[in-house]
Amino acid sequence: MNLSVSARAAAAAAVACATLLTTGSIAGAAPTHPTVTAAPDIPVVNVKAHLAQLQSIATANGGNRAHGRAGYKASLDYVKAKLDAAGFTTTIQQFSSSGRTGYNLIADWPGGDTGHVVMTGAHLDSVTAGPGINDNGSGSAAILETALAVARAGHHPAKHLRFAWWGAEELGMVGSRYYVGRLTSTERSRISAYLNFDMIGSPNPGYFVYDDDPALEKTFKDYYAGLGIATEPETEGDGRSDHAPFKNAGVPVGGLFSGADYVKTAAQAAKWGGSAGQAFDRCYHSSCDTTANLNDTALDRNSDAIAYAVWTLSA
Ligand code: DTR
Ligand code: CA
Ligand code: ZN
Ligand code: ZN
Repeated sequence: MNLSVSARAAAAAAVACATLLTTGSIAGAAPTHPTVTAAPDIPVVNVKAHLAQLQSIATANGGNRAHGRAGYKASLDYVKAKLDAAGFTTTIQQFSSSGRTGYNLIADWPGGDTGHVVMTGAHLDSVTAGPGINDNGSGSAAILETALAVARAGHHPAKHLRFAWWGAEELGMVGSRYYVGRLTSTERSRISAYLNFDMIGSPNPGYFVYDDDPALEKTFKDYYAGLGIATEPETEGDGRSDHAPFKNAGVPVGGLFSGADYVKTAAQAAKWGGSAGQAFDRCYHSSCDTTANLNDTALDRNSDAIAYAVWTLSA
């Protein structure tokens, strides 16, 4: 997708022009025929290494990675550099919100039928109160490692793969709304699924699956059934994360969630472990949302579930 700075964009002074930096590489050059492989295990140590980098970035930039602050742009630069080196075609989409400049990062894996795009996204911004490692470094790091696993495997599925890291979700899904709002109807119709991952490593985790689209919900439920884990429908988030603009535009959406400030019930603790009567993430939107605010098992399982869904849905 190439949005160039244009008179139209300049005229949209209310928001900002879409200034893009697109980087590509022949490393990801697609073969002539799709590859058929099983989804790989996503090494949780790799996901945690990305989270350690995001923590360092926040620590070096006033303690956060919030929209319009240095920590957000440094986070974006980190993710982009990894993807460029792996052969993705990356595009930065610039917008403004609350008087500050924001950025989305879009990464296309060369090849696949661009008439059928499987899109995977997470918001990269934190709140100003803290480093946002679970919310939402966890989703950002997991989809980054999934994208890198595609490259490592030299995987070229039948459908086109696109990954996205959104800016300014915490201000009201501003970045994802900006992206969806600028899709033509044809571009919108070509997105066969949008998968959203916002908080997937909560320290007192739940295993929630978005129930917006039955087929996408089944994909994730099947994965967890294979682990013997009974999931629950994600019911608190309607409209509360970056899948909402896609759903409102008629795109099938799915995703995973490990819980925020709601309290885990006794029945849920009996099923999933952890502490009943305590929040799924007691550091939600707080300064303690650091690399110590994670459950590695949930992060690992959800990262593997993301890879399973990306491979399965793009075959
Ligand atoms: N709005 C998200 C956190 C959040 C709360 N409920 C849900 C449900 C599904 C996804 C995310 C969320 C945030 O604070 O970023
Ligand atoms: Ca794993
Ligand atoms: Zn949040
Ligand atoms: Zn979030």
